[in-house]
Amino acid sequence: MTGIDICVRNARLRRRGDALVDVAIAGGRIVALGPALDVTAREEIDADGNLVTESYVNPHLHLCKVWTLPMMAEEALKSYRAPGMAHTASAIDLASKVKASYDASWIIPNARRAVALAALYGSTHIRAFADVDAKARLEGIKAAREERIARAAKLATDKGRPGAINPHYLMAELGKVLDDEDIIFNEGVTNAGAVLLQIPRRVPNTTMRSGGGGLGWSGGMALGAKLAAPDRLMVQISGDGGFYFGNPSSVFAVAQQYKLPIFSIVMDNSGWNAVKQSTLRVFPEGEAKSANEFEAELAPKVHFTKVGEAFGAYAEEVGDPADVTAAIARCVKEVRGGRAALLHARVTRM
Ligand SMILES: Cc1ncc(C[n+]2csc(CCOP(=O)(O)OP(=O)(O)O)c2C)c(N)n1
Ligand SMILES: [Mg+2]
Repeated sequence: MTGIDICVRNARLRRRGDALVDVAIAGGRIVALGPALDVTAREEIDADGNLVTESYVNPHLHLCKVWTLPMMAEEALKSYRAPGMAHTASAIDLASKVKASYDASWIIPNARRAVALAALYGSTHIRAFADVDAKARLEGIKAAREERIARAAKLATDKGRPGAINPHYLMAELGKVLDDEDIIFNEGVTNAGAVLLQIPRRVPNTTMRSGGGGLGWSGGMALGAKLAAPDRLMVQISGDGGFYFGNPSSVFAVAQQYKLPIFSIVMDNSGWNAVKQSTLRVFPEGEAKSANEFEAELAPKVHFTKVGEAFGAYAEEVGDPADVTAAIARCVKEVRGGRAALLHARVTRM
C-alpha cells in the first residue's frame, strides 16, 4: 500500500486486549488497521504498546479552579476522602473557601497551563467553567475577558496586504469609532467571529444576528431598526455573498426614499467561503480540493459601490490596509450627517 502519510506501529487499542496493531493513515483518515502492516509511510510513529485512541472531550472543567490544591486547607482534602464520601458537603464548603482568594492575575497562567497539559494528554475539546458567585465574585470572568482582549489585539496587529485587508484589523478600526448605543447587524458569515471578537458591546441588544440560516437579512433589518431608533447609527456588516442575497438595490432605494441612512460594510473575500470550507470539512481530500474548484467564487471585478451610488449613497472601495481608518471615518461622517454609506472592503481572500 502506498500514499500513506502516517503509520502508527505497535498500538494498543481499546476493547482489543493486549494485541498490538499498526494504524495506517492517509489524507487524515484511517485506511488500514492490523498487525504488522506492510506499508511504507512518510512518517512512522512507534506507539511502543501504548494506547492509541480517539481524542478526548472534557465536558466539565472549572478552569478558574485549576492548580488551587495547595491553597486548599488540608481538611478539605481529608473530608473528600472520608469513607463513603460521608463528609462531602463539608468538603465542598471548605474547598469553596479558595474562591475568596480568586485573582485574575494567577487564574490566567494556571488556566493556560491546564489547557496545554490537557491537549498534551489528548483532550482536544474542553467545555470550561468560571465561577460566578458572591465568594468567587467575577474574577474568573475577568481572567477570561482579559485573555479575550489580548487575543483580539494580537489578531488585529497584522493589517493585511493590499487587496487582502485582515478582517480583524478592519473590525478593530470600526470598533474604535462606534458608540456604545450604535447597533451592529452581523451577517459576516465566516468573518462574523472577527466582528464579535473585535467589537465588544457594552449595551444589551447592540449586536444582532439572525436566528436562522437564510442570508440577506442584514440590510432590511438595519433599515427597520433605523426607523425605530432614528438617533442611533445602524451598521450592516455583510459578506459579499450575503450582500447579493440582501437585494441591495432595494435596500439603498429605501434608505434614500425614506431617509434612513445606514452604514453598510461588505467584507468581500471573493466568494462563498462558508461553502468552500463546508466542502473541505466533508471531503478534506476530495475532487473539489484537488481541482481547486468549489463552485463558490463570485464575479471578481465587481464594484459594489455603484449599487449604493445609484441611490445617492456615499460609497467607497477600500483595498489597501493603510486607507482603512480614513475610509471608515469618511463613511461614518456621511451616515451621521444623514446619508447612507457603503464601504466595499477587499479582505483576505477565501
Ligand atoms: C438565501 C441563502 N442562500 C444560500 C445560503 C447558503 N449559504 C450559507 S453561507 C453562504 C456563503 C455566503 O457567502 P458570503 O456572504 O460571501 O460569506 P463568506 O462565506 O464568504 O464569509 C451560502 C451561499 C444561505 N444561507 N441563504
Ligand atoms: Mg464571501
